[in-house]
Amino acid sequence: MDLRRQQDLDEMMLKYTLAKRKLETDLSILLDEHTFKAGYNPVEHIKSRIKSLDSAKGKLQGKNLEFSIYNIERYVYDMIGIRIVCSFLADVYEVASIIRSANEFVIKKEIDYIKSPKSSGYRSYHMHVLVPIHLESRIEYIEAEIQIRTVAMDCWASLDHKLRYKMPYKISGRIEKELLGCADEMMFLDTKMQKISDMVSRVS
Ligand code: 0O2
Repeated sequence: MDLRRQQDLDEMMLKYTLAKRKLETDLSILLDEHTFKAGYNPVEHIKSRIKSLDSAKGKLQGKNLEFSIYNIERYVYDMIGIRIVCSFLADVYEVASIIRSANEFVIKKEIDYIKSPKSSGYRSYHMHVLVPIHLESRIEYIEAEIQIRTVAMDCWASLDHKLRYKMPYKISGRIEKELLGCADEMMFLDTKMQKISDMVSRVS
């Protein structure tokens, strides 16, 4: 790779690093303030990552696009990924609403894969946000994907991801069906846990 191209890639990755840092800070302030005011923390844990260039390359290949900075910035919407894992179903929507009402970033798109799960059984609430980063002479808006889900949804997605990527070939229809069945059982548990949480709130 020539030096110029390497410098451009480094600059792109720096922007993702800065935007991820800003988003993490803004989210933790918003959520800490909410916890203080509501006296309840809806979040179990938060994870974040920047997609590797290899993984971005794979995503572009899947879309029949060549590996370039232009295509990464334009077509890889989740170079920055933040995952907010919540305790209960209602907490997912509470966290989404906290993010929606914040002034720190622009909401580009929201996808509710809980109300409309993917055919695999995948459930999560996705928000695509544009994070402003203040550079020396300009402000740039960098896209990030926030996935909000319950502990049960996170458990299923992590194991599903592991199984799918572990297989050297496409998984069979029978395994797809088993995984879908597990996702539905997780949803059953989430609904049950939400009911218990509502009962506890009514009593206390
Ligand atoms: P990774 O390794 O988690 O980052 P688009 O981003 O809109 O061009 P895409 O990627 O199909 O197209 O968008 P979609 O369907 O909203 O998926 C975005 C992310 O959601 C995925 O990123 C996964 O993290 C998660 N996801 C979606 N479907 C599934 C699924 O069936 N199983 C699991 N475990 N996760 C899923 P990546 O880049 O695919 O993966």
